[in-house]
Amino acid sequence: MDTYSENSAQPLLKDLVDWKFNNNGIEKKFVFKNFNQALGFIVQVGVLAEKHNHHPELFNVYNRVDIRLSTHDANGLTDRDFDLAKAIEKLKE
Ligand code: H2B
Repeated sequence: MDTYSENSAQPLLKDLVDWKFNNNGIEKKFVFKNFNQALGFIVQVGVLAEKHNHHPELFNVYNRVDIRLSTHDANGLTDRDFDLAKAIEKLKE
């Protein structure tokens, strides 16, 4: 699978608000009102991950959820990461 470099990822990142290239993956920090909202979001992301058979790195502290997407099988950033990022963006109620 083809991997994106920081430069080649830029055109795709233009449509993904606040997602940033870092260390051969893409990352975004989400902030919610409280832990309950953050947890609901994590569960929804988990459902998407299973649907896509592609799994994010998730980090939660109270109302914050940091997501990192990279393709472990390809050792880098691929279209699978962008597809999941777009699906995550569509979740917002
Ligand atoms: N998630 C991520 N982020 N990267 C992968 O390479 C990956 C995955 N591979 N989820 C999938 C599962 C693979 O291990 C299974 C066997 O399809």
